[in-house]
This record gives sequence, structure tokens and C-alpha cells, in this order.
Amino acid sequence: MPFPIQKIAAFFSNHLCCFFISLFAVSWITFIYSPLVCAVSVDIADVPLDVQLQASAPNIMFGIDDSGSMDWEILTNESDGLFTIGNTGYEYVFDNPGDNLYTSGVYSYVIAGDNRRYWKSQWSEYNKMYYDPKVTYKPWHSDMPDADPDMVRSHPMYAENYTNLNAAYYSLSFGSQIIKDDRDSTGITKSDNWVLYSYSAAYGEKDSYTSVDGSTFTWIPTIPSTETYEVWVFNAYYDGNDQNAEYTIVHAGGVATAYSDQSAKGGEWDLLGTYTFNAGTTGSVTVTRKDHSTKGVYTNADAVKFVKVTGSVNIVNAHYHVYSQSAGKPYLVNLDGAITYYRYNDNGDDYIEPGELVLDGSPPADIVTGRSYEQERQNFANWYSFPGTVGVAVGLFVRLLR
Ligand SMILES: [Ca+2]
Ligand SMILES: [Ca+2]
Repeated sequence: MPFPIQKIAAFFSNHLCCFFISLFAVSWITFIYSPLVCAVSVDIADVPLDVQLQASAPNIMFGIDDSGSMDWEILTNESDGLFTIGNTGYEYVFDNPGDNLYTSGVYSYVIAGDNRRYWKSQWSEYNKMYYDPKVTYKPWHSDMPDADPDMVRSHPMYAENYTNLNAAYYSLSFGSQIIKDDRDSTGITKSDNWVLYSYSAAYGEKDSYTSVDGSTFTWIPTIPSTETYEVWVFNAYYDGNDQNAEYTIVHAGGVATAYSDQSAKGGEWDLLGTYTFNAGTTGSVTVTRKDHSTKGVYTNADAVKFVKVTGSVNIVNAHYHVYSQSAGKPYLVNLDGAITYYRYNDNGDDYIEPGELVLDGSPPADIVTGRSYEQERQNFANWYSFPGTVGVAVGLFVRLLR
């Protein structure tokens, strides 16, 4: 007996409804109940259903490294996180307060002497371990006192190992400078026989050289006022350069002669001496190609700078470097009884040389923290004694999760 048309319609109506209900149920992990509503075949899921039903709860794993490198004061993107100068990778910024884990050989290198002028080792953007003025450093626990701002403990629990934050880190003269380059359009006179050369390691990426005895090259600065200046000479490096290049300095007191080993001191500023120059253009520096036993293949003429010695800066241990985006320059901030700012005019070698620091009484706003001197000094001391390393990192991470 044929089905009445009403029953056929009811069958499709009910079963199609169940079919769509089942599909919906599958997607929401209630597939198991759908056969109770109606029996309709569906696609089998590609993913095991128990995985869908029992997804793992989120887990956080803290891996805390207590290996020897945790004692280091340097963390850069360089190989092994070190700070490399020449062929040496350095691990420590400050003198050993007595508790360095490594005191000799590899892993123990402390940046010392003139190498401390490589400023990026004391800049938190490069050395992530260094003091960051944007951060407020606090004792590890609210019951612990702030660090002593002068004689700061290396480890807050032990009094026997400390660093004097007032002690000198390094000293340097500062002031203004006048640089005369061999390619300047004025203030240069020279004899024939100088070859013009383009060389990336030269000052201004160009220099001049000669192999003809008796050739002379003279730099004539325009001196704004009669002052005492340091005279430095720069020569592009070449191992065949004159090892005893002769310079004649015409100054306010007469004429002086100085010598530079252009081979050993190539690619860096070499101090010829300190002289007083009269205002104007009466002073000069001349290099002469001389015939002598160590004259090398070439005598070089590249650049000379005159640094007005207006003072010196005693950079104490409590100091840091910061970069001003608005000024487009790095600054040295010295915490030596006041917050003292020095603008850093680098010649491109990331190494602070005489004349490159200029005292700045009106530093750009983007590097001023707003802390008083005492507050900044306290923050620096807290950073040193309560290092912002593993403990702080974990604490900040947990705080972010809350
Ligand atoms: Ca040059
Ligand atoms: Ca420099």
C-alpha cells in the first residue's frame, strides 16, 4: 500500500531537520547524542574526537638558567652574547667587586682602560644587562632596603663585595673641535705629486698620499679665539705607510715638529701635541715626505683635528648612555653629584675620543627621566645590586599574565 503523501512529506521534514541538527551537533561535540534524535549517516571526523573533547589546558614552563654565564654583566646579540673588541669577547663591564664567578681566562674578561670608551657596552639598547633609565629598579622584596647609592653591594645579601659608584670608570677631555680634511675646499695647500684616493677607511672616505720626497701637505684651521688646542692627525691605514711621518706645527709660540707612525697608528687619531693657536688662520699643520729609513712606500695626508681643551670629564661608575631620537645622537649621562649630560659626536667608530663629548646643559626632553639626582642615583644603585636579570624577567612575565 503506497504511503500517503502526508506521511512522505512528514518523513522528509523530520529527517532533514534531524540531519541539520546532527551536523550542528557534530561541530559542537555533541555528536554522541544525535543518534538518539534520528539515525543519519555523517562524515567521520579527521581528528580523533577524544582530542577535541580533552584539549590540554595551557601550560607555562619556566626554564631558569643558573649556569656561569648568569654572572656576566653583558648580553648582546653578538656571538655568545658577549661584547667584542678586537679579537676579545668581554663578559664584564665593571671591575670585579670580589665575587665574579670567573676571574681568569676565558669568560672572565672585564672591559678596562681605553676600551671603556666603546660606549655601547654601557647602553641598555645594545647591552641588555645594562642600566635602563626607563625602568624603575626595586629591591627583590618589599622588606629589603634600597641599595646603598655610594658603596653598592654586588649581591644585596652580602656586605663584603661592593663597588664604589663614585670611583672613576674612565676620564676624558671634552670641548669643541675643528677638523680639517684633505678634501676641504678651503684651508688646504699642497705641493704637486699627491695622489687623491677613495678609501672607505679614510676620514671622509678619501685621503691623499705621495711617494715623492719633499712633497708637503698643509692644513690651515680657522681658529675662533686664541686658545690651547690638542692637535690630532688621522691617516687611513696602510701597512706600507710612513713609520716616522714628520709634521710641522706653526702655533702662537713658534714652530714645533712632531712625528707619527702612520703604519701603526693608521685608522685612528694620533695625538701630535698640545699647542696654543692665535685667532684666525696663522696656525697650520704640515706633513712632509722625508727621505729616511722607515718612510715606507707612502706618506699619507688625510685629516687633522684641533681640540679645544676646556675641561675633562671624570666618568664615574654611576653612568650610562642613552640615545636621543629627537637629536639623533647618543648621550653620556654621568651621575657624579648631579645629572650631567654630554652630547656624543662620534666620527663613526663607536669609540669616544677627545673632543667628541660636548657638555649639554639643555639635553633633549626624550632622554630626561624626570627623576632628581638622588632618585636617579638610587635607581642606578638598585639596578646594580638587584640586577634586572632572571628574577625580574620572571616577575614581570607573571605580572603580565594576571
Ligand atoms: Ca680625508
Ligand atoms: Ca669616535
